[in-house]
Amino acid sequence: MPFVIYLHPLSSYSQKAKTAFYEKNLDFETRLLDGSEPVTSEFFQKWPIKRFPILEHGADFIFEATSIIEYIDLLHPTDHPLLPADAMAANRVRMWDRFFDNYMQYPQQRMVNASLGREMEPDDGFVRWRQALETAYGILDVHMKGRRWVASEDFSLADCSAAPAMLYADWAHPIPNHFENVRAYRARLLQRPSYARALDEARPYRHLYPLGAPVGRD
Ligand SMILES: N[C@@H](CCC(=O)N[C@@H](CS)C(=O)NCC(=O)O)C(=O)O
Repeated sequence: MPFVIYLHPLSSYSQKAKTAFYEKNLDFETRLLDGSEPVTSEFFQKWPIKRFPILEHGADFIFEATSIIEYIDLLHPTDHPLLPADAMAANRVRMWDRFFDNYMQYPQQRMVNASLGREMEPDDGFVRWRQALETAYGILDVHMKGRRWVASEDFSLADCSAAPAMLYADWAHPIPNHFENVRAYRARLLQRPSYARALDEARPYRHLYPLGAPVGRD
């Protein structure tokens, strides 16, 4: 029974889900959401929320990148699960997964939306969202001191979340040099083979990133 993912390689949440598949060496079929038909209409019909990725696996239909990762982790458990078996350890992982979605992806997505004219707010240089990212960087910098991965000894769901969130957050609002732990963590994530593969697959589409993809920050 194949895994089928509707995605776009440039999309951060698609990269998040793909990173988990690559961690587990799981194959999947891609339905590329590049604006063409009939895939676009097919996707809208399946998921009128119109946010991707979504996963189909037999009769199962999974939305939300986090839930997709938890789903394949349950189906394909390993010695190093992406969500730890210990409930308290899993709580930490879920907490940091939320951190990256809510406090790094979200401000970055708002900046992208504003640049596309989708926001009601005035274009003030994204002051509010830049401040939100600075705050998140500061919290993460303290937390990452002496740590390799964000929420557990092993690479986890939270690191799948962190990798694209930090790629794009830095593009949207560069991580200041003094946040050394954040910069080192981002570099580590970008070198992780699973995420490096997702990142490479997005390279042909970089010119589509609305805020402009900076050279040399990947
Ligand atoms: N909460 C969703 C967010 C998914 C999401 O925002 N995906 C973006 C691409 S990275 C999207 O679908 N954008 C389409 C749009 O905004 O119209 C998840 O975690 O999967």
